[in-house]
Amino acid sequence: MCGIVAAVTQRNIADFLIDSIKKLEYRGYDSSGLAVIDNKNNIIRIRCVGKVNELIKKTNKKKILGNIGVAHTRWATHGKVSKENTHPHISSNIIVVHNGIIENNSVLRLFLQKKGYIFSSDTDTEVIAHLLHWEQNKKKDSLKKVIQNSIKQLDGNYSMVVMDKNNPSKLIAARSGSPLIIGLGIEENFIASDQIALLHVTKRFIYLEEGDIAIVKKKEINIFNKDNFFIKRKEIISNTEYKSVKKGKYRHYMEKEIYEQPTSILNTLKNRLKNKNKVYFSELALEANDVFYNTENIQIVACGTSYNAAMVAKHWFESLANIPCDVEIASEFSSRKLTVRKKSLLITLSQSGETADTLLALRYSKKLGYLGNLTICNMESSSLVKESDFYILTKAGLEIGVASTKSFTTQLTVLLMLVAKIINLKKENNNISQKIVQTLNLLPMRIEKILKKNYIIKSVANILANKKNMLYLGRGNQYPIAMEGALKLKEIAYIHAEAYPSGELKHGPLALIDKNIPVIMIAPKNSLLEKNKKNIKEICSRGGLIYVFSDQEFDHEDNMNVIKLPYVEELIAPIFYIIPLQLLAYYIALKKGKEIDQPRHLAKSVTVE
Ligand code: HGA
Repeated sequence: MCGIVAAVTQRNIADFLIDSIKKLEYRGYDSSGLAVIDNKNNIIRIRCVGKVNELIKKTNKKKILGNIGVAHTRWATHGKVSKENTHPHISSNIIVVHNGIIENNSVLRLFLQKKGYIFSSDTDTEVIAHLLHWEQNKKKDSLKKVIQNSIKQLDGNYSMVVMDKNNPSKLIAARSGSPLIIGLGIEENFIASDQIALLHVTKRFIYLEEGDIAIVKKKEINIFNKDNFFIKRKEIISNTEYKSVKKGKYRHYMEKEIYEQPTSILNTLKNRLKNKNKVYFSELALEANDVFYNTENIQIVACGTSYNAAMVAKHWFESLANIPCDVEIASEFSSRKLTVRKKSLLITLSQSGETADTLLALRYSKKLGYLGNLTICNMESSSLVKESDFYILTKAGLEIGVASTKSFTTQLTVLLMLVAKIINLKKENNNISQKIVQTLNLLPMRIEKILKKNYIIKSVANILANKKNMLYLGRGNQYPIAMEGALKLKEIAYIHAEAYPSGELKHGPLALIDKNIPVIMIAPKNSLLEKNKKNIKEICSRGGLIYVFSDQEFDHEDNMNVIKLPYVEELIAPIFYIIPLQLLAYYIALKKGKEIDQPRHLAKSVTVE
């Protein structure tokens, strides 16, 4: 969350900043701003509430000549959405953009106010700016030393870029918490929260590590680690294509990402399914085999959509591999005293690999005696990958829509492959792993087929778009799919939706049933179908309105609508059935004219607790 861009360039800095910060809008879009030290050594700052387009309009009206600058797109944590609270924050000659939360900001604010500093915002970031200024004027140290002295006083996380009007040849980046990347140019260098922002100017990147401080000049970059040792970090050439960041023929990134799922699943499976029943992950260290072999329990920790994927995996681990599996929301996991089951493997799931709650849960778990930990994530350069014993990549490709789609289905694909791998290692039932491998090979084609049914889902969406509340029901491994479907609807269509296990309806929520609360039920052919049919009758006999997503025929009931879907193998049915629910949420949000890629109050890559 929050996007940072900065650069010392040969080219026009203002054009670069607005082009790049626009690409980070998925990280926050409450307000945005930029600051440039121009050729006459003036600080030019422009800030706007609202989307980055407002900043672009305002910046384009001005003629800014300069070669060093910073920009920021905000997801507010401290201080309401207002121009005053928008970054960059300035204290005299010091200019700061920041991603994170300074937990002791109130104490520092009081201290600085006593020293005579006048605050113009309610943010924790302005505290950093004044603290840097205070430290700089106390001892007249170098800016690097000033930053090192100041960050010792900060609690919380503080990835930031600092610029000094009195020394306008360099930027200083400090990473502790959320990612910062340096893009390498020819006699110009760039900094950003994500490589997406820089792909239009370079493919060469250096990922800063926790505690690093980088001094970035046009022709020189010097990095110091947390112990203040000069350090050389590896240069990486990105293989992400700039064109994959574009929407192409689609109206929204979310729409593009829904339709990309057959390809992203194919990429996730590619070169990983060997022989009839073998699964191979090239990035997985060999020692993982021993850990998996010895694993008797699994604990998965995740948030949001990843949590729903983990809930499906729980069913798979228990029913297919006979391994007990617990799933917990990451922020809950790390805020209580835990009892770890014996020989337990910890798995973290996250699209970005930077989800602060999940990262904290991983760090907490290291004190608790797990057999080992594995992260399943979409970003190889992420903190979760760096800090985990083992990792597996989901290979979903860039996901820009804030509401996750292809990261969910590729996570499920990896999780099912992992189940097969663990079964193989334990040699418990090779027939099952063989079946998993065979069925996974069919998955991209099954998803292609269901995407072709988009017109049916669209017609249902048009009917449901004016509803205020909806219930989603599913049983067994389809209950988490109901949860994910309801989450999608809340996120992008702002319709209140709750998911329940179908059998739980009679224990309370049945009281809500009337024709104004549509019920979406996922009821494919499986051993639970007959039970679901009874629930359908219970709803219909109370005048409820129900939409059943299934590959089956049903006896007709009043107010019952069956959305007939193509056949799918039971093993992969959860991955298949989320597709119509993603489309349903998308088309409802489209009909309602909502900001689908940037839903209100949300942002992607949740780097704050
Ligand atoms: N705390 C700062 C930055 C917010 C942030 O990093 N969000 O993800 C603010 O509120 O402006």
